Amino acid sequence: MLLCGFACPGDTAIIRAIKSIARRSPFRNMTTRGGHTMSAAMTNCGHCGWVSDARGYRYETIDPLTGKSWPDMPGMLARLGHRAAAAAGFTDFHPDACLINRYVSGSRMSLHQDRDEADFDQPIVSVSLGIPATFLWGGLKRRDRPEKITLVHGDVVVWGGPDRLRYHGIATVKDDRHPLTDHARINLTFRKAH
Ligand SMILES: O=C(O)CCC(=O)C(=O)O
Ligand SMILES: [Mn+2]
Repeated sequence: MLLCGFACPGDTAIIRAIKSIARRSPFRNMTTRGGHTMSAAMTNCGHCGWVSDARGYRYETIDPLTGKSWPDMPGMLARLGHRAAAAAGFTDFHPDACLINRYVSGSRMSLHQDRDEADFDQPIVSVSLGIPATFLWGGLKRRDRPEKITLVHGDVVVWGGPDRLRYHGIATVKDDRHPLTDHARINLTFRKAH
């Protein structure tokens, strides 16, 4: 479900919270198991954070860059994730992880499934902030041709139930400017990892 503009109220406070998180756990470009560097920079907040390195993808309670816990998920963000899930019909969603991706011109995210979480009955809540991007909404098989959906500042996408394991990604981002994020797109995905 696409909730247009759902995250617009409070957007300034969300950006402020992300800056504060990134001062403690900085954005970094993680590498895949295959040794490729991801073009979107990433950090996390919450009880656990998603990490990728030569050992593969997983959730960790300690940020490997700082050796400390990930920054707490601010209540305001946890509530945003919960409210968006509820608006899409998932009434019992209490995220314990929030991945934060930062895209600039040329960044992309190839088609993938989110399958490192323990319980696929829990949805994914994805919040877009800053410059626009084209969301690729695929099928349950990688070869299914994805639908292209433009996501702009404040848009929230929720997927779950029979769509929980749909392939999705972000097409190469084009340069643009937004008053709150300058030349970047910030994406938050709220998840129940454990
Ligand atoms: O940036 C987006 O909109 C999608 C991000 C995503 O799919 C992910 O972090 O797993
Ligand atoms: Mn994903």
